[in-house]
Amino acid sequence: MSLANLIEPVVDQLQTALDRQLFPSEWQQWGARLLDHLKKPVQVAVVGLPGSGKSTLISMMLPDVSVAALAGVPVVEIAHGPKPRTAFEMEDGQTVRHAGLPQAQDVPGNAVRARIELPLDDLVRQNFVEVSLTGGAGHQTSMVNWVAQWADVVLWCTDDFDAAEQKLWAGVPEEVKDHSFLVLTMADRQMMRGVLQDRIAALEPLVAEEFLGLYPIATIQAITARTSGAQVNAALWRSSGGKELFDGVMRQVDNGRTADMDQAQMLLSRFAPQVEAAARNLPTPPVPQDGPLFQQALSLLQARANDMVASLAAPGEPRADDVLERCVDTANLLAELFQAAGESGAISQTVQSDTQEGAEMMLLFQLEKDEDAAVDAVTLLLQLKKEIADRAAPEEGL
Ligand SMILES: Nc1nc2c(ncn2[C@@H]2O[C@H](COP(=O)(O)OP(=O)(O)OP(=O)(O)O)[C@@H](O)[C@H]2O)c(=O)[nH]1
Ligand SMILES: [Mg+2]
Repeated sequence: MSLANLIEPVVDQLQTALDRQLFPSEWQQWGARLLDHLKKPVQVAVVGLPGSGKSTLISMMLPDVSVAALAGVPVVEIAHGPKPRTAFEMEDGQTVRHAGLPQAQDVPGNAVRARIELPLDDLVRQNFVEVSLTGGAGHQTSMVNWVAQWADVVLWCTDDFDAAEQKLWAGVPEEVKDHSFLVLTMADRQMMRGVLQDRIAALEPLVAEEFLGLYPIATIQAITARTSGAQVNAALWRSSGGKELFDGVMRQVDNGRTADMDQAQMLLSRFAPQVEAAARNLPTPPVPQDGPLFQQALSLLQARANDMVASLAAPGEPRADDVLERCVDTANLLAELFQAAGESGAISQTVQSDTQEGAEMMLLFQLEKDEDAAVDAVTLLLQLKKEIADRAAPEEGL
């Protein structure tokens, strides 16, 4: 199942939980922000001085799409839409529409911004926004600050990243820098002039601080590699630098999505399990009602363990995220059980905080989503079980 298909139900559940105000107030705003993120495609900004190779790079990321003809428009957004169409925003605030992808003669003078919509699957996950840093240093600085406010991933295109560009980038917040690529364009020309290696070496220390990485690229060759034959020319795709950059950007886009999804699911399973269960058509897991508290906890753990063992016995590989999900559910139920009991003074603070801590650690394991994390989660559950069993005797006289 693709990530896009997985996102939709989470968006619905998050919306429901927010509408019903199921999150404690301190989590409400976070939930709203996650919802906002998940509803929008990831925003990839392709930024650089005029002529730095931004449009060409976009053609590499999106085969058959060329926005080079819009060179005079400072901001060009390429987004998913039902049919090809373009809206130009003019200096005076008016909108000029155009059916399809515009050619140079279709671009009105004085357009300050264009939004191109295309029915391409590649655009469902992410948008591309080309931003040309025109004008003087003051204007360029405000453009960069504006980009930093909305971009999820930045591709800074340049053939040398000189002191002036470094200064523009320096003020960008760390969390944006952590998701940004320095793209050294025109690598073919720089290689022919014999300056590429020195330039890379000179930029390396700076890049280590200021970007995710440095990506030299001969973009035109990369496009040829990707599009000229029936199959990708793997050797050229690699040697042009296309593959490394493309894979890197897609990884960032996916990571961003996955992190948002994980956090949303974490919020849902912690504060709105009924919404999640209803969406999956599962009954809300029952909390045992009778018996002393520790017995209830132990039988809950036992029932969950039986469940997990049963699922392991089922055909097919046990999946780390299934196991993790069950562990998180179980730890949450335990924490709730003990919290309710703690409020009525029935159990000690220690047990209450241990189970709470356990539930929180589970959420961390769940973020990792791999087999190691699943093993850690099961181990933690077993520890909790042992602690509860140990305490069951003195505290409830069993
Ligand atoms: N040799 C070579 N030429 C390139 C490369 N990338 C882009 N070009 C050329 O450089 C010129 C400018 O490229 P564009 O992609 O239009 O640059 P841009 O940054 O979009 O320019 P503006 O939209 O005007 O700001 C074009 O003639 C491209 O064909 C490259 O990697 N190697
Ligand atoms: Mg351009």
